[in-house]
Amino acid sequence: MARTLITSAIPYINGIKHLGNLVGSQLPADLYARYLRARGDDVMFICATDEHGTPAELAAAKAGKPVAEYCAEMHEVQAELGRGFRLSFDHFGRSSSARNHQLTQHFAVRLWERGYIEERTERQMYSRADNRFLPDRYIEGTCPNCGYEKARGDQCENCTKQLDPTDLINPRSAISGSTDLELRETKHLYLLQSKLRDELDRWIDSKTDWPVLTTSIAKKWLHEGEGLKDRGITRDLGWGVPVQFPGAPWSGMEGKVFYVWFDAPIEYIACTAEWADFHGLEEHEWRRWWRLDEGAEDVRYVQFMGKDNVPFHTISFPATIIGSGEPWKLVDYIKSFNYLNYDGGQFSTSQGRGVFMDQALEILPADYWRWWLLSHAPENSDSEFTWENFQTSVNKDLADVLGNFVSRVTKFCRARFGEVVPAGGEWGDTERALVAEVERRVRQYEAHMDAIEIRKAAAELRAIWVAGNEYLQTAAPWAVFKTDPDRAAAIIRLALNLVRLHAILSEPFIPDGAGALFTALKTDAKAWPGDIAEALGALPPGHAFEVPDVLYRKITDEERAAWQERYAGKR
Ligand code: B3M
Ligand code: ZN
Repeated sequence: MARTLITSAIPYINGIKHLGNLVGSQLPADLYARYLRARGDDVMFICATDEHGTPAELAAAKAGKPVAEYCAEMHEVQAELGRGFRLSFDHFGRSSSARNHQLTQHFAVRLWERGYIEERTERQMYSRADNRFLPDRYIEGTCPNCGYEKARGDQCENCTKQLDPTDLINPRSAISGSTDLELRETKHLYLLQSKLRDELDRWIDSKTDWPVLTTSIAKKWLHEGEGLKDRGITRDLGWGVPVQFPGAPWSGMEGKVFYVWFDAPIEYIACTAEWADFHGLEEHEWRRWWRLDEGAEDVRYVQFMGKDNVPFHTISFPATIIGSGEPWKLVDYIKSFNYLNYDGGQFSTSQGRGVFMDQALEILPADYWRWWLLSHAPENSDSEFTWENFQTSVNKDLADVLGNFVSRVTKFCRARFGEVVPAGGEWGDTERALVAEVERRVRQYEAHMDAIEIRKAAAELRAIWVAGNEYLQTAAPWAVFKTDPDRAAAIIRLALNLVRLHAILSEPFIPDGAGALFTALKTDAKAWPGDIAEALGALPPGHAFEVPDVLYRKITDEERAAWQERYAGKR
């Protein structure tokens, strides 16, 4: 059995994510996990909350809560929203877990022993007003690369450049806004990425099947400017994985924690251990996904993330793994995404602009969002959410094409033959043509899903739904029934079987709708279709079913206008 390890970038703990965040990692990762499970693969699908660093501390301070308490609460909120969107994680862990503390410290010690970590005394921004150092997001200023005025100390959101707080022009404290800053000496651990440059370069060159978006970003970090920089991996912060711990080979690092981007990717591994702990399984059960010497040799590892996360996954995390000298699994394929914009601008967490995961589920069930987001995933360029487009897609694809097909077929059958698959009649040329078309399209759909070409897969799936509608239109069982009820029975039998096929194929995109169809068809026959003619005979004459409720409702113009207004600005 093929084994696939899938990780989604782990969302920061500091608040509820918007739909742009969702479609950039967790949702497409879920689509792929569901698809591979349906194909019979052994899948391990991992995600977690990213709980350390300045984002967590700043958000907790704003909420007026101790950071540990804030993180525990927000973890639950995000886990619940994940369930709401039907994200089928095998485990949704926490980067603040004991497992991650241990593993992060383990990697640091290994890297130190192998000469990839060294101690450096450096000058860091210190705020006299706040009486503390200002690492990463505690400092804001103008990006030296693109001029964006709200760049943070760790990275510019606008141009994705990784920054040091000292790079910023006109720096100010993110806590107090104070510009009364000075450089003070402090000691930190540095990861000597530059020593690993050639090895990383060769490794990336070997990934000839990676999307250009992924490799071009990686190459930029390796070669542009002065090349790959060594990076400080510790911070003067209170919340995180402690740098000074019993058995640490360094000293004098009290009051410091590892940098959030050092421990966050390690959580992919730690989270798999959390999964094993949660289920009371032995060490080997998680290690077989990660350790090449314990069975992970035949695992394929695929990561999902937004483009701003690519440098950390193509350079920093591989540097940690390679530098450790231990046989940990490296990523095989990185699927990265551009940004989703919102109604003529950007989604903005700080301004509350756009639709956030909790709000989305308050107005419509998960499938509506899943379908729109996935069929418009920002794969090759940024894409844009507009309410008009959302309304059109939902009303056409889900209500008119898929929903209407199901409703016409099941209701007609109930009226003429009762709620059972009718017997009689045989396939003719129209049926054989339909089967040939569906066969071709299903194989194409599989090819797109295998390649994680999400928009193309969605378009193919929709084309399969459309083929069903067109067949029904041509075959016209309601007219045929008057003169040849046997032939009408054959048409409806095929159409009911097509509903089952739609449910199987659509499940990765719209799991609730697919579930409702299986329930209505009273079948557990959910196996992925091989030969399509055979699959379209799975529900035999005499098999009972039930007409389902309306599968997808339409969005009215009034609703669209109201929602557009409601999510335009302040949350
Ligand atoms: N938490 C950034 C983000 O949510 C970061 C990803 C970590 S992946 C190891 O976009
Ligand atoms: Zn910039």
